[in-house]
Amino acid sequence: MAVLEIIKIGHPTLSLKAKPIENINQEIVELARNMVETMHQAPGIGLAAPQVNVSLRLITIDLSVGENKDELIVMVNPEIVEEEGEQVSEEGCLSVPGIYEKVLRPARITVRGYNLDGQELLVEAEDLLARVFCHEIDHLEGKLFIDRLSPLKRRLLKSRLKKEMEKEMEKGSVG
Ligand code: K1U
Ligand code: ZN
Repeated sequence: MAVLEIIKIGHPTLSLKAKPIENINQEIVELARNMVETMHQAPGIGLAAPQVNVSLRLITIDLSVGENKDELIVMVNPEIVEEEGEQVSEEGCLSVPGIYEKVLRPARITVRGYNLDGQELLVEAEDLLARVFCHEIDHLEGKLFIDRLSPLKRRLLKSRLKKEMEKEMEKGSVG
């Protein structure tokens, strides 16, 4: 298993619509394992393949961050088939470090996809689990959570992030 690099906002892969997985082969199983390792190590409660620069429809979720293996979800080609209600709460993103903002999401969803054995999964999720599924499926559509904020808030955040990244680059080039 390996910890992969998580790409950050501004990287073109994060804006692409990811491709469906046609065949769950050894390479996909290996990618999923490495994503779980990367998510736990970050630490995070979700990860989508585009965040490790692979534009395929694969997500991992673990609200227990490695504490309870029964909570681990690995889903191939996930899609939301039902949604209901609303919830607003704070979200973060491993590809947008240091930013936490309130985002409107459905309160309850049903997600359909496949596990790594190719069996169909139907998951009913609410609260934080529904939020994380929505966030990860957004990544597969080339969308970041800040794209769901008001245009003004998004602009302010983008300019703050740009300044912070420039500062980081300067630090890296000195000494
Ligand atoms: O997809 C990602 O960027 C991961 C992201 C998922 C997410 C978090 C909160 C709401 C929606 C989606 C994260 O995991 S950010 C880190 C985080 O929330 C966390 C990390 C360690 C323990 C508990 C939470
Ligand atoms: Zn994210």
